[in-house]
Amino acid sequence: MARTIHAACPHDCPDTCALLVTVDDAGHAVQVRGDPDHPTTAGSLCTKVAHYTERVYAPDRLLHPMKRIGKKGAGQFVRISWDEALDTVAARFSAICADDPRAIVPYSYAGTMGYVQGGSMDRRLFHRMGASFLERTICSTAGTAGYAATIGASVGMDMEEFANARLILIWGANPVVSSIHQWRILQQAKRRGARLVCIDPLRTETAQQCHQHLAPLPGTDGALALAMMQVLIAENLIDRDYIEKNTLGFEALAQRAAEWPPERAAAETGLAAADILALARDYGSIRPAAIRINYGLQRCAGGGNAVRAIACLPALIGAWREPAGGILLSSSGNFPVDGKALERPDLYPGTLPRRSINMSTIGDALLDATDPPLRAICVYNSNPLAIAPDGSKVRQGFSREDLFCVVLEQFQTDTADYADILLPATTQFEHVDVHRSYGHLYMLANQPAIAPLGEAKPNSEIFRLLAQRMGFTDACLGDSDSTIAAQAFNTDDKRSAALPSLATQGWARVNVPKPFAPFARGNFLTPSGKCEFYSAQLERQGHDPLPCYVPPHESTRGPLAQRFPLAMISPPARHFLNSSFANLSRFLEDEGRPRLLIHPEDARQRGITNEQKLRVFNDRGTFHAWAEVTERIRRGVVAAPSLWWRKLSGDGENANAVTSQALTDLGSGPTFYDCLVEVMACRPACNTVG
Ligand SMILES: Nc1nc2c(c(=O)[nH]1)N[C@H]1C(S)=C(S)[C@@H](COP(=O)(O)OP(=O)(O)OC[C@H]3O[C@@H](n4cnc5c(=O)[nH]c(N)nc54)[C@H](O)[C@@H]3O)O[C@H]1N2
Ligand SMILES: Nc1nc2c(c(=O)[nH]1)N[C@H]1C(S)=C(S)[C@@H](COP(=O)(O)OP(=O)(O)OC[C@H]3O[C@@H](n4cnc5c(=O)[nH]c(N)nc54)[C@H](O)[C@@H]3O)O[C@H]1N2
Ligand code: SF4
Ligand SMILES: [Mo]
Repeated sequence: MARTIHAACPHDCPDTCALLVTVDDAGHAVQVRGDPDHPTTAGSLCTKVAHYTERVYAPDRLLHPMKRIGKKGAGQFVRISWDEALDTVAARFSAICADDPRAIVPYSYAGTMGYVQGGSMDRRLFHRMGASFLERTICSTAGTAGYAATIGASVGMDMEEFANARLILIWGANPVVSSIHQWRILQQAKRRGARLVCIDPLRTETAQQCHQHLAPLPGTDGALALAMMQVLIAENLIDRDYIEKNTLGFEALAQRAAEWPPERAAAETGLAAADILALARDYGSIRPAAIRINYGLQRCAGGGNAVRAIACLPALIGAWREPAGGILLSSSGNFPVDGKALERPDLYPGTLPRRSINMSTIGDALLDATDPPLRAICVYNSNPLAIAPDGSKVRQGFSREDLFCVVLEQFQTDTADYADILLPATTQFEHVDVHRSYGHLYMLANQPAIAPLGEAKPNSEIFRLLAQRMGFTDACLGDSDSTIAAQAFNTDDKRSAALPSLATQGWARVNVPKPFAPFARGNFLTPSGKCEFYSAQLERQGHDPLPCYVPPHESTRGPLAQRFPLAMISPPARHFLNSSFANLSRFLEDEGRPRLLIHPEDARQRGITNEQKLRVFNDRGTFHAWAEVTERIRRGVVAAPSLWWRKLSGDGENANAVTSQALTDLGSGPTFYDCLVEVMACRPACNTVG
C-alpha cells in the first residue's frame, strides 16, 4: 500500500510549503503534492518542487564520498570509503586546530532552511573547534537591519491578511516568480477590488499583472520613500493620533522628509514627479494599505536605509490599525526558535578571541593574508562559486592549492569541483527536519519519506561522525536528529502552543492572535516600544539616526558610468532557485540560455539585435548572455535572470563575474544589484571566453 508522508519544502523561499509525499510499496517516492489543508500552500506547488522526484532521483546525484585527483576546479574525483573520507577530514581539521582553529571556516547558507540539516550540529561542531564564525549575510541582512531599526524585529503583517487590503504596494518583490503562494493571495485581493502597484526597475511577470508599475533606477528606493513621506506630511495625510501614541522622533523625521520634494526624488529615481505625488496620495488615502516589500531592493549600497525608510510609512498613516494594513518583509521573528539550544555558542573556547568572516566577501577573505590566514573551508548548503559576488576572486580563492576544501553536496556543483573531499548529502526526502517560514506563520516538520540513496548521509550525521573522530565528547554532539528537531522551538514560549500538531498534521500555526494586527496599538519590538523614526541605537553605532538616502556605490550619475553606463540587476530566474535546480534538464530547457534584458534604445545605440550573443563586462570580469531586447526593462538598466551554474552557462561564468564585494550601509550585506556594466554584441571572435 502506498503511504503518504508529511514533509516541508526545504528551499530558500518565503512560501515554505507543506508537502505530501507518496511512497509506493517498494519504498520509492512517486509523487509530491502541496498539502491541500495547509492554508498558504493550499494544495499547489511551484513547478520546481512539483517535479521534485526528478531532483531526488536525478542521475547526477552524488552517492559516494570522493577525493580529488585532478587540479582544483577540474572536477576529477575518485570514489573512497566513508572511513577514509571522515578520517582525512578529521585529521586535517585537528592538525589546523592545534595551530589555530580560526584558520577553519564553515561556509553555508540556505540550500536547506531546516534547523537539523542547516543550523544545529554543524554550528555545534564549528563552535566546539573554535573555528572562525561565518556572518551569513548573502541575502537579507541589510533589509533585516533597516527593518529592525524601525520596527524592532522581523515581524509584520500576516501574509494571509493581504487578501483584505485595498491598496497593495509590491516593492522590490516579484512574487509571481519568487513567492507564488503570496501571489495567489494578492490576486484574491485584486479580485476583491484592491489596487496593486509594483515598484521594480523591471516590468516583471508580477508588474505586468498590477494596475500600475513604477520603474525606479536600482538602488534609489530610499529617495522614493522619503518623497512619499514629504507629500504625506505636507498634505496632512498622516494619522496624528497613531503617530503621537506609537512612534518616536516624528518632528525630526518631518524635517528630514521636507528635504525630499517629489522633484528631487524624481531626479534620483528616474521616475516622474507626478507619479511620486500620485503614489503618495493613494497611499495616504486608500485603506487598508499594505506593503509587500522584499529583498530585491536592498542589494545595493543604501539597501538598509531604503528598507528603514519604507518601514516608517505604515506608522505615518496608521496603517497598522487594521490586520490588512502595514508591511511585511519577513515573518521569521514570530517563531519561538531556541537558537542557543540548537547552535550551542557556549561550546566556543572561552579563551580564544572570536574571528568572523563575512560570507559576502569570501573572495577577499580567501585571498587576504588575514590573521590567521584561512587554511580550510567546509562548504554545505551553499554554492559559493556560483552565488557569491566578484566571481573571479572567489574562483582564485578556492583555487589555492594550500586551502583544504570539504564540500557536502547533493550534486557536483561549481563549488564541488574545488573540493579536496566531496561528501554526498541526503535530500529532504531522506532526512528529518523542522522549519519555520519567512513568509507565513506556520512551523513545519519534515519526515523522511525514503531511505538515503546510495551512501548519502544527512549533514547532521556527517558532522556528528566528524565530532567523534576529532575526539569531542560533549553530549550535545551526539544528539540524534529527532532530539535536535525537538529542541528547535522553545516549548515554554506560548507561541509554541500548537507544537504537538506538527507530529500529526506536519504543520502548526504559531500561537499569535488571529486576525494578526501586531502593532494596532503600538507595542513595537524596538527598545522604546515605539515605531522608531529616530533610532538612538543606530546613532550609537555611528549611523544616521534617521532614515537617509544612500546612493548606489556604482551610480549611473557618477564617474564610473562614463565607462560602464548600464546598471545591471540579476534577479531570480523563474525555473531556478538561486543556483539550485539549475543543473536539471527540465529547468535548463525552460530557462533556455543565459539572457540579458536590454531596452530597445540601449540596444540600438550599441548595434545589438534580439537573440544576439552579448559580452557583459566591467573591470571585475565578463560573462556572456543572449540579448532579449524589450521595453520591459527601463532605459539605462539591464537584467540577467540568475543564477546559472558557471560550468553550464557556456563560458564558465555567470552574472557574478561582474558583481562587486562592496557592502551595504547597514547589515554588511552584498550589493549584487549595485553594479555598472557595459554590453557589446559579440563578434565571431568572442565565441570563446574573452
Ligand atoms: N523562482 C525563484 N524563487 C525564489 C528564488 C529564486 O532564485 N528563484 N530565490 C529565493 C530567495 S533566496 C529570495 S531571497 C527570494 C527573493 O525574492 P524577492 O525578495 O522577491 O527578491 P528578488 O526576486 O530578488 O527581487 C525582487 C525584484 O526586485 C527587483 N529589484 C532589483 N533591484 C531593485 C531596486 O533597487 N529597487 C526595487 N524596487 N526593485 C528592485 C528585481 O527586478 C526583482 O524583480 O526569492 C526566493 N524565491
Ligand atoms: N548575482 C546574484 N547573486 C546572488 C543573488 C542574486 O539575486 N543575484 N541572490 C543571492 C541570494 S538572495 C541568496 S539567498 C544566495 C543563495 O545562495 P545559496 O544558499 O548558496 O543557494 P544555492 O545556489 O541554491 O545553493 C544551495 C546548495 O545547497 C545544496 N543543498 C541543498 N540541500 C542540502 C542539504 O541538505 N545538504 C547539503 N550538504 N547541501 C544541500 C544544493 O544542492 C545547492 O547546491 O545567492 C545570492 N547570490
Ligand atoms: S513555492 Fe517555494 S516553498 Fe513552495 S514548493 Fe516552491 S520553492 Fe518550495
Ligand atoms: Mo535569498
